[in-house]
Amino acid sequence: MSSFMKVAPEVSEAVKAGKPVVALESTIITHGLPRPRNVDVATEAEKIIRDAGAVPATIGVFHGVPTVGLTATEIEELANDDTVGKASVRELPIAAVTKRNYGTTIAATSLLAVRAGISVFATGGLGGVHHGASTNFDESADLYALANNPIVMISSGAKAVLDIHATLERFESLSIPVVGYQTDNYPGFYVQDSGFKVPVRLDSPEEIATAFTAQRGLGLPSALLVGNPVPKDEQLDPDLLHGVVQKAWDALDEQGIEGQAVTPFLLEYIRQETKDASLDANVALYRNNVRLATAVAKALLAGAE
Ligand code: PSU
Ligand code: MN
Repeated sequence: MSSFMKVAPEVSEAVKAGKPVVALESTIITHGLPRPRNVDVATEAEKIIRDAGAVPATIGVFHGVPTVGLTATEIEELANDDTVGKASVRELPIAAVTKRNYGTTIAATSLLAVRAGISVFATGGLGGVHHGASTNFDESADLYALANNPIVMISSGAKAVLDIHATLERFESLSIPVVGYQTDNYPGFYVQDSGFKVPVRLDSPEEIATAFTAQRGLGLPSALLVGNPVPKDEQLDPDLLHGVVQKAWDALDEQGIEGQAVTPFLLEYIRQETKDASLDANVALYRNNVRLATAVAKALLAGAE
């Protein structure tokens, strides 16, 4: 392992011993959820994984060092740091100079997880093609990281603020397999259905493990995207979401927000407009994804025996 990143001993030992490990991102902690709920959710996610007999690896940049397996104290510092950055892949080398704390996006987290030998990653919603990308070129670096890092990625679809049709087209162009977990619909992040279909439906952690084992065996470079819908009784009201996304896009244009600030702005706007209902849905879907990821990590290892 290079000296440019740090892997917690518990994580590297688990990987070496063939124990199940689940990677978690930290932008959800630093930019996605408000305080103090961010620490609670991060702590609960790790507990869900441990209680099911696996090892959690929360990933972020701590004092400039990309770290796989942040300690509870490190997570707390990131969560409460007013100057914390958002690190996608291209910020990782810069952190060696700034020595700052950063939450890592799905892109940066999946790269670090794969470098550490981890096979499964749970998150909330993926980055993808932004609304208006045909003129503003705003596509998340998540797309390219997903094309280049072989990991099972459990999410509830792409973030609801994105151009979902264009995002699904990009997944296809980049040869990234996309499956629905117990559904034929591509999940819509805060809601069960994005309005688009998935090409394939898989119904158990074992099927997901089989597909990923074949994918790895063939040497495919990409992630396997598993769309796991938010439980129906915990989804955001789909009619409410539709109107609020439109308003969020208008506010974005009006305020001239660009670059890395776009996704956090849109999600925070929706949280305020829905009086925290979107936040509740976000937490619920995340929990559900952490559970499935743990089951997949175990199934992958059972299949390898
Ligand atoms: N949740 C948020 N804000 C974010 C993200 C999640 O509230 O910024 C992160 C995710 O980690 C995802 C990234 O990987 O946003 C995509 O951002 P961008 O569109 O800038 O690539
Ligand atoms: Mn962007």
